[in-house]
Amino acid sequence: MQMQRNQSQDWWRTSTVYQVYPKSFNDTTGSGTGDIRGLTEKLDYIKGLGIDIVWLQPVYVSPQNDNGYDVADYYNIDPAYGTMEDFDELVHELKKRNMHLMIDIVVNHSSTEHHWFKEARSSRDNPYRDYYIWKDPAEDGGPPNNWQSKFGGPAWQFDEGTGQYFLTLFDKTQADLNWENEKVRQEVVDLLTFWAKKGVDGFRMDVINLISKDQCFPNDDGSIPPGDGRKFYTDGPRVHEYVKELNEKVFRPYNIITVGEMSSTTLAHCIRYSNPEEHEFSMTFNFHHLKVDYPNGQKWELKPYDFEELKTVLSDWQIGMQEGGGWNALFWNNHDQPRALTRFTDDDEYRIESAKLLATTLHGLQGTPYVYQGEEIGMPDPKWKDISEFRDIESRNMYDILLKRGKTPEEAAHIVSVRSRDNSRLPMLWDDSDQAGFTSGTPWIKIDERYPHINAKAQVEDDDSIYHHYRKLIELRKELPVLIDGKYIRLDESHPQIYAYARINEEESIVVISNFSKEEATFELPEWFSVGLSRASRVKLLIGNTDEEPVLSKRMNIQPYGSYMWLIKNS
Ligand code: TEU
Repeated sequence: MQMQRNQSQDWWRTSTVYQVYPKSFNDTTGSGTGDIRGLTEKLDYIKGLGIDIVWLQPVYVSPQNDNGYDVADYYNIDPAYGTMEDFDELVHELKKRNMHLMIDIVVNHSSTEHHWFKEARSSRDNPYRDYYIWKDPAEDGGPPNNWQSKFGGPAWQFDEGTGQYFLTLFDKTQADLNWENEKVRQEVVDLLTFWAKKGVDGFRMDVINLISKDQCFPNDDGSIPPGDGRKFYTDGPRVHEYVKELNEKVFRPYNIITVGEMSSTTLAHCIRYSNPEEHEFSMTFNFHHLKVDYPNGQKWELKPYDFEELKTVLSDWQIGMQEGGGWNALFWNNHDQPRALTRFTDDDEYRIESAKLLATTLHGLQGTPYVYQGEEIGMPDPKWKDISEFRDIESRNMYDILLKRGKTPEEAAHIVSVRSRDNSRLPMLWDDSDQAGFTSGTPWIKIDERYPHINAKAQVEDDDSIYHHYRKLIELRKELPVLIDGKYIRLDESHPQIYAYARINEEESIVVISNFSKEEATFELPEWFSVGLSRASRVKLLIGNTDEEPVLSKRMNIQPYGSYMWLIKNS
């Protein structure tokens, strides 16, 4: 049955997406891990935010070495998450609520448990051999080149049986697929079509800009940091050709919205990936704003984040994508990042103000906002000290590598505690009952003990909560055209505490001013803007995060972690 799809042009430009990491969302069986029925059970909670699209992360058959991003069967649900009937019920229940389902598509690599790989590994002349990337050892018998895995260590694994290496840009059990092979591309078209026919409305395409490799597989001479080989496979030679093929064969025929996760990409490529005239993706994730606390681009070293760089990156991408006709997927948080609340603001004394500040600052920008589970109730990082609490393969690998680099166990554990992807993978905090209402079993990862005062139930019942702040922002996006089409203009000039910007169209403007500091800040609007403000027919505070309601004026004092959005009706 071909579900009735939303045919209106670009309905997703006024939409907001809620990202669900199923393993940590809601457990209905007592297994200690979340499941599909657990998501279905909470759809009214998500609908209550005004969410339009739910992004469900991988629930396919998987050995769970990378929590489902190591797919062993693209066509079946892993029993740990439930059944295909559970999935069909989720689709049905979303449709009933006029919500849409986006699923994760992981086709840069498959699990080494996939039958394709098992066949490929069995012999060099197996028909599936060229589904993956195999190379003879280098002259010294080692890996074919010096590319490094993004999870640490070499990006090649040696297969004794056939005497060749295979490429693994991530975990050693995640074998890169060979997209040069048209049979691989057809397999991907087939699996996308299967899920489209099941009524899925969207695809989140995992590290999709890595699928085209330089076929010479050269060594990286280290001349361009980080020198780990990524320049030979990131936004590679045939990537746009491959994406256009998927768009032509699946995205467009089935009216699927798509978001490409772009690892280490560029603005120019993201304009190409997301400009509608290119017929590739609807929008793109990029990570430049989440590397402003990486010293020299190095994730596993620490430094305070550079506030000016953060504002510059956000502004450059707003202006660049607007000018280029691209479309941003807007986010602070996801399952691979520490919580922005801890990373960029105050998750303790000003936790509530900070959570609302991050929401207002992001939701005033141009793009489609993504809310990652727990963000809407102000969940912070756990700041664990005991390395044994961590589950993430990347974190565990990097702890060992940091020790080998000479860090003490305490230093290595601290770096992992700040950087680990597990920071955002703690179970959702539903209420103040035992184990936050997440599971009746033993949770797969530790639950944050702060659930008695940080939980969803309490916030749904409190109209002044972070949850309802998100609800109001999501509602504004549906009401105000200027949030969709307004030209972005930055209003602060390198202010040490304030980020201020405007969105402007013919009829109206909005202004967002946020104080990213614990001290009160004085801010002056640019002269040109103040002149326009004096002629405005009406100025209204749309949303704020403190008890006061500051009047938008040329010179203002902004409270610690104060954040406000005003609407100006142009005269
Ligand atoms: O993430 C790719 C990615 O950009 C991060 O994993 C990053 O490369 C990593 O943390 C090193 O800094 C996607 C998925 O979101 C992630 O969960 C998967 O582990 C990864 O791809 C492999 O599928």
